[in-house]
Amino acid sequence: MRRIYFAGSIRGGRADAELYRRMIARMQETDLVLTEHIGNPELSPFEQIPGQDREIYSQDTEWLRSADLVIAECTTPSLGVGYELAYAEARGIPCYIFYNASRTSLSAMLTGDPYFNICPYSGEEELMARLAEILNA
Ligand code: 6IA
Repeated sequence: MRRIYFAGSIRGGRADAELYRRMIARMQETDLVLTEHIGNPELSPFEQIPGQDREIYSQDTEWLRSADLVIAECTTPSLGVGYELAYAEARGIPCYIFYNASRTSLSAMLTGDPYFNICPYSGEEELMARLAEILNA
């Protein structure tokens, strides 16, 4: 079973949390998703517990190093997701970046980097069809 690191915005904003949840459910039909919590609509992004951010960084970078591929949903911009994509690229892990082109213009630092597989979509049906192609490859 492949290990997928799904990346989506947390402190960057939770407007797309339900979409993340549906993408994760689709990926879990065929693969292991290391970051199921990203789709949890209850997750409270601004909670501050001393030392917790260091633990999150340490756990997430460990999961990233162990991942077979990274799938990111980037419609809601997130510094953390941008960092994770650069971290994965530096380690040669394949990265697929989804964004809704009718809602946002993706950063040129992603669209301009030939390493990344960029997947613009205009609706959820198109997103899910592309996701299925990637998972079936
Ligand atoms: O800058 P952002 O927070 O939007 O970054 C989101 C990305 O960083 C996600 O793809 C996650 O993999 C990672 N990340 C950020 N916060 C967390 C977290 N705790 N747990 C796991 N991964 C995270 C969030 C709750 C905490 C704020 C109390």
